Amino acid sequence: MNYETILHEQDNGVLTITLNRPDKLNAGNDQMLEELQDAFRQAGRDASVRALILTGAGRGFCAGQDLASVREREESAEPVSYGEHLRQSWNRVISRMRNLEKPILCAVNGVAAGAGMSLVMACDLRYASENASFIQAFVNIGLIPDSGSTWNLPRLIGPTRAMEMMITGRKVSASEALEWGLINDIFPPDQLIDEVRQRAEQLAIMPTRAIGLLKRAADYATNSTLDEALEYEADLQELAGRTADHKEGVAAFLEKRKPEYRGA
Ligand code: T3D
Repeated sequence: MNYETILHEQDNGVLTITLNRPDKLNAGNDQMLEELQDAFRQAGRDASVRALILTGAGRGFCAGQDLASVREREESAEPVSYGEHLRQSWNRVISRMRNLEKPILCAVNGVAAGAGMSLVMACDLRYASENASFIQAFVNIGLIPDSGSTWNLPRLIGPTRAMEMMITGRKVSASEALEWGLINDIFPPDQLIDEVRQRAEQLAIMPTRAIGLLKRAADYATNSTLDEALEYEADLQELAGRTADHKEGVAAFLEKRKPEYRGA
């Protein structure tokens, strides 16, 4: 697929996906959401990709659903329903991100609003520039939080703060987001992408299969009993224990040398 609304660049095992509709603060139209789905699908199949970065071009990260295309959709002869649109677009992107067994790091370069904030929360590690901000913008236009926001936000920052953000639709600064545990760290704007790239390159030489499996286990555990989580950990450890990278990790430890992981 030729991408027109996202940029796609790979270096040292790290695939950087840049949302690229800067004039619209990278709001997602159907084309961008299809391209994102495809990019995450391909990243899952490509063994040379061992970590991903998601960021935005220009001054915004992502302003959520493109509202001009919502109006076009509503005015068309055969409007697609909101529910069906979500199922076909944002929901698929979010599922692909969570099911991708590779670490996804977010470099939030500016405002992340509505489903744009949902994209941030679907990443595994979240870094932001000092001038980034986060808005549960849905209520401001009479919609409910979607694309996983109702699921992720209370889990990340607790139900009290999540409900406040969702009900008020107010803008939360990067420093507040850091204090609340929504993001992992903040950097000056001109250092953000380099800082995130360094961290992604470090992850790209780690045991990729183990990272993928721990992502699965951690997501499963958020909705399971302790006994279920124990059982699932045992199942997935069975898989991790059979990887070449596990054998390499043990050998390197015993031989007192640095491990060389191949991601398999
Ligand atoms: O079925 C479904 O698809 C439902 C799915 C819903 C998922 C959702 O995400 S709903 C929430 C949608 N997003 C919003 O409601 C946010 C709308 N944007 C804003 O509130 C503001 O733009 C921001 C607070 C994010 C940033 O404000 P500011 O002052 O920094 O920038 P701005 O001037 O408002 O925006 C700059 C340009 O981007 C402007 O275009 P222009 O006038 O220069 O040509 C603006 O129209 C455009 N833009 C910003 N957000 C969107 C957008 N264009 C289309 N859709 C947007 N969401």
